[in-house]
Amino acid sequence: MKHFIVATAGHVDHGKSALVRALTGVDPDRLPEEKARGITIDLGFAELNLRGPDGEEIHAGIIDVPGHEDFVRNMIAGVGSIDLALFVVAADDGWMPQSEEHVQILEYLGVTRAVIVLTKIDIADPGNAEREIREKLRGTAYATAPLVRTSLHPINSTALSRRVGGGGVAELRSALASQLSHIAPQRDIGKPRLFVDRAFSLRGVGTVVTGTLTGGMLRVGDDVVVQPAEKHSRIRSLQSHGRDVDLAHPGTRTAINLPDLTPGTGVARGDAITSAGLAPTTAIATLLRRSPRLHSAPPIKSGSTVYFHHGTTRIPAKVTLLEADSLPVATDALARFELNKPALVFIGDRFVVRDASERQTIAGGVVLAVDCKREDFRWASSAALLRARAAAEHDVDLYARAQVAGHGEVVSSQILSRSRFSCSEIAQALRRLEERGEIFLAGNIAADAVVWRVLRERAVRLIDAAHAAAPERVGLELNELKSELSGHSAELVDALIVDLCGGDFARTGSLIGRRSHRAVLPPALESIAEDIRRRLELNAFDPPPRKQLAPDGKARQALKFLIEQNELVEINDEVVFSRAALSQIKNEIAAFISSRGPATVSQLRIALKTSRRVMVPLLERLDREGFTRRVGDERLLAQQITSVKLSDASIAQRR
Ligand SMILES: Nc1nc2c(ncn2[C@@H]2O[C@H](COP(=O)(O)OP(=O)(O)O)[C@@H](O)[C@H]2O)c(=O)[nH]1
Ligand SMILES: [Mg+2]
Repeated sequence: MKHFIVATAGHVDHGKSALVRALTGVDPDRLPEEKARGITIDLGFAELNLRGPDGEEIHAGIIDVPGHEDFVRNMIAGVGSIDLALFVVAADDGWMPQSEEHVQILEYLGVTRAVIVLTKIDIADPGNAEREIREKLRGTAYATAPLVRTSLHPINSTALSRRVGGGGVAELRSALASQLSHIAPQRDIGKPRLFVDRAFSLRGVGTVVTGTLTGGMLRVGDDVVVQPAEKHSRIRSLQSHGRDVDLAHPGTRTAINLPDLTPGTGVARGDAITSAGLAPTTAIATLLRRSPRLHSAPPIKSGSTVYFHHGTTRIPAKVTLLEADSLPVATDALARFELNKPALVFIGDRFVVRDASERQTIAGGVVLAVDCKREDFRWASSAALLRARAAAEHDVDLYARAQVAGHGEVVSSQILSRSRFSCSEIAQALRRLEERGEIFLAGNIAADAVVWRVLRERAVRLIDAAHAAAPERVGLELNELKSELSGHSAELVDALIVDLCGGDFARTGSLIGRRSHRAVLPPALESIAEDIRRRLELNAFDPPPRKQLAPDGKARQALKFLIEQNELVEINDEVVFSRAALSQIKNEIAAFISSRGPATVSQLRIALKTSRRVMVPLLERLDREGFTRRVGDERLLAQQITSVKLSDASIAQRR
């Protein structure tokens, strides 16, 4: 079965609610005040089962909206995520102010399908009204929409009676079925959003919220988040059109039981129920459009305050125009909205703008970017990126490319996360961009190809500068390189180092340098190095403390060179051995312990004519290397321990 959402639209008193009642048997005017006044104030709900031309089952959730000018705000909340509009004009009244306003709202919200109903043809000749409707809808998405004439009241004139047949309701059902059968059901992009239109409490059940589910599925037991307050809750039960379900699909009217929230304070109309990780925003970049149908309406001034209608919420907002001071009718412009409170807005969402006094619908548009900072918005380059987005609304490559270009580098999972593209569409787009060399993917980071190239060039320059400044060294300290590049994410810099080392560069210990670089001691340091070598040879097993060996900067430079060239070995911060002396002292330690058995630090120190200062760190290092092993105060040879164990075992065997 295919599921769709249909909403009524049109001027007050034109017969919308009566039509819903005739189609479904349900009176959508459910509030006592609505019944008393005989007009629709808030949204009403019903459902309709239809059969398509090929016999397929079609289910439509119907939202009945108020037509009165005082309740346009509720009307907009009703038509936010619909598949088709049931656009109603009464034959006696003809085209009226809210006929016009509702058409503009539907266009701003991107509703492309409608069935037009000409009602009350029992009291007026429908010919004139039909001509007027066709005239008014010329140039809109509804210009060729089917039109059905209806009459829900007994018909007096026989002439009219012949024209209408059975009131037109059967014709309307089949027009709806045939239109809906051509529409693709709403997409599941794995990002469920339900904009709450009602929140109430039921005895024995607790809090229930209702709305139209879009973008993804919800399941019983799911953890959900109520935005913008970011309240966490768990779905205890779900209903779709009054029936309990385990799973609610996008494009269906859904009621969610969230027992741990309080209606009104915890959750209310305008909130969005969603999954974790989809954050609301207060600053968005948009393409703002003004209908040419507005005729003489005043321009929208940059910096003015308006009402931003999105989902089921409406929020006071400041609008800033990027390229002009004001926006006349019949034009569009890049506009940034600063919302008074956050809303769960996605890239690609449609919205409606009404004036500050809430008398008129003055514009509408499409969201091009979320979390759009004021500074970013001012850049000329951002205007070009936003214009490109607006011109290609479904081009996921372009959107992903623009986001990476706009930020230089982005955590991949955040790219277009709040958009109408699915995760797999975005992942595929990133792979295509990487193949085309437009971005660089490093682990969890996507970097702009230009940013990556500039970063790489900078690293190469830093390494070359280090080679020039200290030719005696193998290269640049990696830590120094990382701190120079700390403006970039650590992941990207790590990927850069891996990339460099796959080419002309190599890591040696904590340094990175060109493979082609041969460290040479500058002539001025040659004699100092010679002096260090000589002094270490003189006292091979009891080398002088490092501070004495290298008292000044030049000597330290020479010492470092000898260490990096592997001529000297650093035992700790204090003690340095020549490589030759180190292997000699290891041999002597091994010989001593082999012949005399386990030995203490003092015994070894005396036997090898060295000092505690040297012997303690040396033995600790040899322990770490696995050459010696400490047992109590004594050292054994690590190898000897295994051989002793072996002989014990063979003795035991012989017994
Ligand atoms: N004569 C006549 N009156 C109708 C017809 N359909 C609705 N009405 C009446 O028009 C009035 C307004 O209808 P309603 O459905 O509340 O209009 P809505 O404001 O568009 O929802 C009610 O008094 C209805 O009985 C019709 O086909 N013929
Ligand atoms: Mg009504």
